[in-house]
Amino acid sequence: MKENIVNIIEQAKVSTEVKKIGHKVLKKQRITYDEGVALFYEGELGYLGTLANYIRTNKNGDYVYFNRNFHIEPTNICVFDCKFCSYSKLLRDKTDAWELSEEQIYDIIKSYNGQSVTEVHIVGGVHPKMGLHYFAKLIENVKKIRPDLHVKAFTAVELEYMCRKAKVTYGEGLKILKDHGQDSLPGGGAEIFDEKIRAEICNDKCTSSEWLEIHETAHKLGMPSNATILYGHIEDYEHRIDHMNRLRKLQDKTGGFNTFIPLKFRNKGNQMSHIEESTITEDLKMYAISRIFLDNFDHIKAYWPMIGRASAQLSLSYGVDDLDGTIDDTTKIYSLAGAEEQNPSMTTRQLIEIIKDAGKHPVERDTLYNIIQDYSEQEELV
Ligand code: V47
Ligand code: SF4
Repeated sequence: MKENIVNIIEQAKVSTEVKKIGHKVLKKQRITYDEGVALFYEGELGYLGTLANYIRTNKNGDYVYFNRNFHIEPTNICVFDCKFCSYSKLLRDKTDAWELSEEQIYDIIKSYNGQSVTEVHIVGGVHPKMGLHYFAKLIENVKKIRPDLHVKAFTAVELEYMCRKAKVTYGEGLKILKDHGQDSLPGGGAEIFDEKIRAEICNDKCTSSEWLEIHETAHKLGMPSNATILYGHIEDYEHRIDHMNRLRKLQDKTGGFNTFIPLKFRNKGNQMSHIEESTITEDLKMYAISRIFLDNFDHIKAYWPMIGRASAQLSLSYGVDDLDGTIDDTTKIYSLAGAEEQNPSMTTRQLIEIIKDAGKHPVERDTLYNIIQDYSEQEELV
C-alpha cells in the first residue's frame, strides 16, 4: 500500500509544497499550521482523500464505527442568540418553544426498556431555569432507570452557564455532574475558536478559552469528550486550521478527546440564511484535512443526519471512520436548519448496509470505542 501511495504522491498534479506534505504524512510526521492551510488552498480532492484514507487505515483499518444511541433535547428555550441557530426560542416566545418535564424525560428513557441502546445524548437550549442541581438530579434518575446507559450530556456552553449560575468552578460543577452519573461530554458549542469570527456568529455564549478550559477540566476528572467545528459560513481556511490547532494542543496535553466532528453550516431558518452552503467537494476536503491535521485524534465522525446518508457514505473514503449512531428520530437541531435528514433515524441494518456498500467493515461500538459487535463477516443482520 505504501509503495502505491508514494507513486500517487509523486505523480499527482499538485505543487511541490503539497507533495512535500504528502511525504511527511507517509512518514507519520505532524504537519504544521502553514501546511494545513496550504492543503486547503492547494490540495486536490483525490490527493487529499488518498492521504486521509492512508491515515484512517493505519489507525482503524477498514472499520467504520457506529453506536446505538438516542437524543433527548430537554428544551429549545435558550438565553443565547447564535446567528446560525435555527432551533432556539426565547423564554417569552410561546410558539414553537418546548420544555420537557422531568416525567416526560423519564418516559423517553423507559420507552427504550428492553432495547439494546448504549448511549443517551442529552443537549438542548440554555434554559434560564434549568440549572446544575436540576440536571444533576435528572441524570441520577436517568441512571436509576437505565444504569447501563452511557450519559453523554451538556455542551461546554450549557456547562459554563450552569456553573456560573450555581457559583461553582468548572471543576466543582463537573464533579457534581460526574458523581450523579454523567459519563462524558459531547463536542458541541465549539463553533469557531477565532475570537473575531466567534464574536460575529455567537457573541454572547462561552468564549473559546472557556470551551477549551471546560473540556480540559473534564478530561482531568476522567470524563472524556468530543470536539466539533462549525464550518462553511464566514470563516476562512486559516480559521479552520487555527481551530484544529487549538484542539490538537489540548489533546497533546490530556488525550481526553474521543473524536472530532466537522459540522457543516446549514442555512435554513436562521440569521445567516443569506450565506450559501458549502459544496460536497468542500465537505469532503474538510473531512480529509481534519484527518490529516489531527494526528492525535483516533476518530473522525461524519454526523449523518446533518449531511445526509449519501454524503456520509462518501466521507468514508475521505478519512471518516465513524458514522455516529442510529439516532432514532430524536433530534431536531438539524432538521430545523435544513439538514438532509428531516426525520433522522436509521436501523442498525441500514447503517451496516451503507457501510458494507462502501467496502468497509461495520462495527458497533460503545461511546468509548470499545467494540460491542463486529458485523463485517456476519450475513445475519439485527
Ligand atoms: O454547537 C447549530 C451545531 C452543534 C447549526 O459530540 C449547526 O457526539 C450546522 O455538537 N448548521 C450541537 N450546525 C450538536 C453537536 C453534536 C452533534 C452530534 C454529535 C455530537 C457528539 C455533537 O450543532 C452546535 C452547532 O455547532 N449547529 N446550528 C446549523 N444551522
Ligand atoms: Fe442556544 Fe445552542 Fe442555539 Fe446557541 S446554538 S442559540 S447556545 S441552542
